[in-house]
Amino acid sequence: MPDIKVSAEVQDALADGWAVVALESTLLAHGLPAPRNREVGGELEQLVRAGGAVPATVAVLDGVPTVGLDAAGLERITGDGSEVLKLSVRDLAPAGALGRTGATTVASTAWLAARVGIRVFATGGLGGVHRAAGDEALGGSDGSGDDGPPAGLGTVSYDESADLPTLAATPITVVCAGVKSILDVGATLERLETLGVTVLGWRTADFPGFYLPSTGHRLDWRVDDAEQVSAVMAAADRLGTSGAVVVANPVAEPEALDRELHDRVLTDALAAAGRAGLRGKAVTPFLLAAFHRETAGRSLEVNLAVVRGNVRVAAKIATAWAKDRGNAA
Ligand code: PSU
Ligand code: MN
Repeated sequence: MPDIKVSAEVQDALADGWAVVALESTLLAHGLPAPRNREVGGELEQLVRAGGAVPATVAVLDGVPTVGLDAAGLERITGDGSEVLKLSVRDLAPAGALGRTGATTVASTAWLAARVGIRVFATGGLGGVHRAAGDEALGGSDGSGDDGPPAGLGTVSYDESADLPTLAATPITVVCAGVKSILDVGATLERLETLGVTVLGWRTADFPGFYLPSTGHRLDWRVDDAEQVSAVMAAADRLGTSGAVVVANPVAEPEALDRELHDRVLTDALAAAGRAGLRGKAVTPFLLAAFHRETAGRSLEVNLAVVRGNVRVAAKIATAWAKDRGNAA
């Protein structure tokens, strides 16, 4: 197994029981356009620090999984993107063996962070069940005529993010704004339930919708402060329920995308993805880029507001967690 490189600062923080927040790099490399993503990477780290915690941005550099990127590492991951792969958990071993460089998704970031003892992680929106899953509406045809058996013969597309099964088995708290609204939200919540992933609404009992503050899906659990989340984490540890805790933090109403614009752009983007015959890990970056383009950058601002809000909450939770273990910041 390739070693995981942990920066000196993150190593010290973990050894001393200080608050640490992991940040993922796929949202930078494949979810945001360059060169804005470079700036955002630095800004998110600053936000973690302002919240009293140590940031640990995660990526794979020349095959080495790295927890706590330095400035040069962040520069590479947010460069023009040509060499930067999108790496989930299953990709870590080949990327390591072949010396490749890539950004880590929610799944691989959570997995690596948990391996080195980090308990809190902030992202934008989780991956989940794509809308095409189970029918031929999206991703069925690329127009080439060799798409396999026609509908009705048992071959259907089913795209579910590796984020979900990884969270089922990874003891980490992930702050997100729900799942990306490009997904099938109801189906994703069902899968999170099946997989035993705890979902807490942050000051809400309505599951948030990434660009939108609410989806209308009710949550069983609502928390109102970081101390409550820390208590849930401690209870999970004592009981040995080994999955992740998802903290779903809605974007503030004034910063959200207009719902009508959202629905219109989504319909068009899904149709375009279907026509392009996109598969696998290309789908999410395609849909996010379509949003940024078709809303003239408005969705990009909302995406940034979403991530900033989640990073702030994650820093609060990490700080409460450290304090509860006797390490006041
Ligand atoms: N949140 C964002 N933008 C993103 C993502 C999350 O605001 O681009 C990324 C995460 O890395 C997540 C990935 O793991 O999207 C999901 O991709 P897929 O659907 O291919 O599993
Ligand atoms: Mn996928």
